[in-house]
Formats: sequence, C-alpha cells, structure tokens
Amino acid sequence: MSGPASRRLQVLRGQIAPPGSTGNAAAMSAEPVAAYGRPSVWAHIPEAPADPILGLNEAFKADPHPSKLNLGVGAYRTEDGKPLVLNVVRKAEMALVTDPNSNKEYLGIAGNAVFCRLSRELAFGTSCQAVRGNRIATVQSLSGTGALRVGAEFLKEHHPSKVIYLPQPTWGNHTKVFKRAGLEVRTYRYYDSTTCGLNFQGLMEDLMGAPSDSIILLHACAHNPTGVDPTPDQWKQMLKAIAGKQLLPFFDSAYQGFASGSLSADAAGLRMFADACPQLLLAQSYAKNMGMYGERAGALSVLCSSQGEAAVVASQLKQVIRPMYSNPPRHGAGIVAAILGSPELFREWEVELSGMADRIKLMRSKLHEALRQRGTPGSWEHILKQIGMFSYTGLSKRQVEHVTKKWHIYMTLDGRISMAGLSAKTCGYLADAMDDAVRNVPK
Ligand code: KET
Repeated sequence: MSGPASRRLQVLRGQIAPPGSTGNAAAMSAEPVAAYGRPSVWAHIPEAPADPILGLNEAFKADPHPSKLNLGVGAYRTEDGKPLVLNVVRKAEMALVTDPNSNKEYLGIAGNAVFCRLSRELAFGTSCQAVRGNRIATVQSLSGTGALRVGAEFLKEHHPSKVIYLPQPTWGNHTKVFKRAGLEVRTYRYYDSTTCGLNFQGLMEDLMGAPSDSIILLHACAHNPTGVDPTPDQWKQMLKAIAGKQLLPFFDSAYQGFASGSLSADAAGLRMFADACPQLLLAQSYAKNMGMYGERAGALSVLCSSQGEAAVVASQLKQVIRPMYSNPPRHGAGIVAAILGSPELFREWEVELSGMADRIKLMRSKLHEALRQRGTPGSWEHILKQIGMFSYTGLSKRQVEHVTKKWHIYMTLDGRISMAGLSAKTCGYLADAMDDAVRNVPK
C-alpha cells in the first residue's frame, strides 16, 4: 500500500498527524476568534489517536485495493464476506414492526423487564438458585460495553474496593471503561506466549496476591483476544481462590454460544461461580451471538445475597442510568425478548448460532492447513486450539504492519485476527501474507 491509503492508516493508528495538521493543536489554532478576542477554548486539545479496533474499519473502507480483507473488528461475515442478519432476527423484527399494539413510548429506566428476566435466565440458567430466589438485579444496557460501564459506575460508588484486576492481555476497551469510571486498574497474568496457552500458575498467584474485596474481571468464554479459556478444573480452582480471598467476580459475557456452539456449555464457568459466590456482576451482549451489533442490546446483572438486597441494588442501578442516558432503546431488546421468549424462535436461533460457530471452526482448520501446505515456519497448532471469534496469531506489531501495508489485510496490532471475517476463498490469501511476514519480517 502506498499514497493516500497508507497515510490514512497511519493517521488512524495515531502514528502521524492528520492532513492539514501541524501535529501541534495549539499552533494550529493561533488565530483568535474575533468576537471573543482570544483563542478558542478548544485550542489546547490534542487530537486523540483512532480506536485500535473500530478505527480499522475506517482505514479498510478508505483502501481501494481489490483484495483488501478486514479481520480487525470481531464481526461475523458470510462466506461472501457480507454482514449477516440472522433469519430469526428478521422474523422477530417483522413481527415487532407489524404488531398494531407496538408503540414508541419510553421504556423504564431499567429497560424492558421481560428482556431482563430472559437474559438473566439465558446466562445463569433457570435452575440457578439466585434466579429462582429473585436475588439478581438486572437492567437493560447499551450492549456489553454499556453493561460494563454501568457496572463500573455502580462499583465506584458502592463497592468497598475500587481496584479491578483485568487479565493480561484483555479486550483493549476494558481498561478505558474502568479507568473512565474512576476505578484503579491492575492486571493478573493470563496468557503464556511460549505455550500459546493459559499461564495458570501466574494467574493463581496473582489472584491469591490481590487484596480482599478487589474486583476480578473474568471473560465468561472465548477470551478476547487470546481465544484461551480455563478448563472446568481450572475454573474450579479459580473459584476457590476468589471465594477464599473474598474477591468480587465481574463476568464479561460477549460470546455466549460462540465458543462451543452451545449456549449452556459457554456459561459453565459463570454458573459455577453463581452457585458459590454471594455476590457477582455480569455484563451480557447480544452483539455477536444474535448478530445485533448496531442494535446495542445487552444487560447488566448484579447477583445479591437476598431478594431485598437485589431490589435496593436495582434502585441504585437506575440512579446510575437516569443521568447518563435516561433509559435504553426499545428496538433491539424487543427483538431479543421475542426470540428468547418463544421456544420455536429460540430453537431456530440455536441452529443459526451453532452454524456461525461451526463456520468459524472450519476457518481455523482451513487456515491451519493452508499454513501447513506452505511450510510456514513455526507451530500453528494454537490456531486450531483457540476458541471463539478470534485467533491470536503470534504475529508481531511489525509483521502486522507489513501484512496491512503490502497485502491490505487489516488486523489489530497485537496480531489478533477475526476468524469470522475469513472465508474459504480468502484463507489462502491470508496464509500467503502470514507466510511472507514470518519469513521476511523479523519479530
Ligand atoms: N466485551 C468483550 C470481551 C468484547 O470483545 C466486546 C467487543 C465487548 C465486550 C463489547 O461489545 P458490545 O458491542 O458493546 O456488546 N468486542 C469487539 C468489538 C469492539 O471492540 O467494540 C472486538 O473486540 O472486536
């Protein structure tokens, strides 16, 4: 890539200043605004770098190359590289918009109550004691990110500890969400780059070393970006450590159903904790598992020690939400509630969901096979072993930059690729690019 496209990518990655900018915002705005007789009050503001994940979409759009490939954001694509609206979502949506009784009134501050109940049951299971005992306060949120942020604001105000531990590495936005809410962010060891697996010993040491009451962020399944999850036995040991030290688990469930294709299997870690911990939090997203990215449908649940406590917590969650965005949007939550609430639509959803998960698994074996055929140096077994939407390839920042510049393939700088963005047609092209980078660009 050369010329304007390359320059645009550098701008988006925050590596160079945008066109027309001197790179120094103060110098740029030296002309006073006549009416006020002084420089603009925004004059001192430096331009922020583009978002490391969502910024790639813009760079991709601006690239005119015919073979360009977007493996940046975790968004499912069909074999033809097109976004997918699930049939079951279309069906539920049609029923919703043609229902003569539907309206556009405000939802309550906590959102659609049926959606909240069904979301809770989907995650924790209907046989969960806390669900049966009405010990979980649930509010509708602006997808998974909104749930994390509302949860963080609630913790900042009401939890004894303001320290949250995030896995190292984690989804890049976690750090920003929790810092913006005023929590102190620390990390626990998670990934071992020598084995491309879990650094379980390091993880346990860090959990045991955390001060009691600290908040521990856990990816419910399909850890992003590594695709490495604890085994059931490791979950058990983590639970023992977390409960023993009286830590507060905060689960982020953005991929239920995407890891294994089974909704209940992907909730096993969370359900084990819900049975044993007196309190925990859960952020849920329907962006990926229902393909409802832009609808911003999600939920925040806070598991409490009693029904009365859950009612109090629910009242405080509303205090967080009302001054922030008043109440959440109707449409996406209405679609989700219709699907979760109808046994027939639910079954259709499960079939479509496991279809997406299966296609991702197929892409793993195709990419692995393509690298094997090319004799690409290194072991690529981890591509088969990792689960969920992403593969953490092990490509270095320099190698990623090479692949983007020469091959027009977009991925995050940590070497993460969205397997859901690949197709049988593009696997070979990606393997060619990876092979070239591994052979010719030193780490
Ligand atoms: N948690 C995790 C672990 C996660 O990967 C995402 C999104 C979210 C929460 C939030 O998703 P929401 O759309 O707010 O429900 N991750 C993908 C998209 C993004 O970065 O916003 C990604 O990693 O590509």
